Amino acid sequence: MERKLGESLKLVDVVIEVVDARLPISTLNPRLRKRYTHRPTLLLLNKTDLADPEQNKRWRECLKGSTDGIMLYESLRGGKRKNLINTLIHLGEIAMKKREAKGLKRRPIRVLVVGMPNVGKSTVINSIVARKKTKTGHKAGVTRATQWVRIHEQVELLDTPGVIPPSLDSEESGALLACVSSVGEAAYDEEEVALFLLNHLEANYPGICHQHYQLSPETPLALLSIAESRNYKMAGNECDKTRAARAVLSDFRQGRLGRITLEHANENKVESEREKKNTETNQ
Ligand SMILES: Nc1nc2c(ncn2[C@@H]2O[C@H](COP(=O)(O)OP(=O)(O)O)[C@@H](O)[C@H]2O)c(=O)[nH]1
Ligand SMILES: [Mg+2]
Repeated sequence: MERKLGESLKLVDVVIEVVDARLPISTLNPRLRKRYTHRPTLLLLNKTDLADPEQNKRWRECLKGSTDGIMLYESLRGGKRKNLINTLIHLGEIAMKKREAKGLKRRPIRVLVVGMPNVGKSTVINSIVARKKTKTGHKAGVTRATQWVRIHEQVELLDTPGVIPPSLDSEESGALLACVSSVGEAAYDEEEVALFLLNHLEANYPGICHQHYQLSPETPLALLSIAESRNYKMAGNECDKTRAARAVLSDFRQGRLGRITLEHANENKVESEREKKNTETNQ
């Protein structure tokens, strides 16, 4: 998978890095980034329709200094195609100038979409290509022969995205990535992740879970209380915690709990990202 990404990177002038706007730091992989820092990179904060609108704006402000271009995006709805293509042309100009300086002819700029699993790479490609070409889905991607798609007279897009393996540096980012399905279902325990999510939501959006699951304010936020409130029962009338865990994860993922950002924009985090990026660029 990594070798494939490396091979694809060699072919392109501009990289679109897709991250999940609900988890902009954990879905961005700074260590892999150094491989394409010498290529202009457009950072797409995707799934902004599911994320906290206030946080979307803050993240755009906070991250714009650490990338060549940045856009808030909702690939399912599309609508920003023209804007995106213009940005690509602008970023590609750097590569074209380099070619001309070497005495080479101009050609359409070549673009690759990269990102961690499930951030919406295939959906982004579809939104740009404007015709359904790439298979999308909840599970890991489908391998096909590499192919260029002309999306503008000056722009060609590789129709197969580059997959960045999720980085499970800490338990926390592993759990956060599981919440947005960037790590596969086999890799985690549903009840543990759902409980982690409930606590995380309570800390960042106090009260929203109590409200959604119709729990009185005194009721502890737990899978058991949710199973009880929803009347999820197993044989023997025991509360079904697994079903409650699945409901919590699916409610969050489908946006039924509201527009939520799991990692809030905060200057310290952004500063450390910038430092990492600088160290990489200097290597
Ligand atoms: N709500 C919402 N869902 C999205 C968006 N982009 C992708 N998705 C959904 O996220 C899931 C993963 O998308 P996919 O393109 O297969 O991700 P990939 O693994 O990175 O290629 C699919 O269920 C998509 O419908 C978006 O902007 N908004
Ligand atoms: Mg895909």
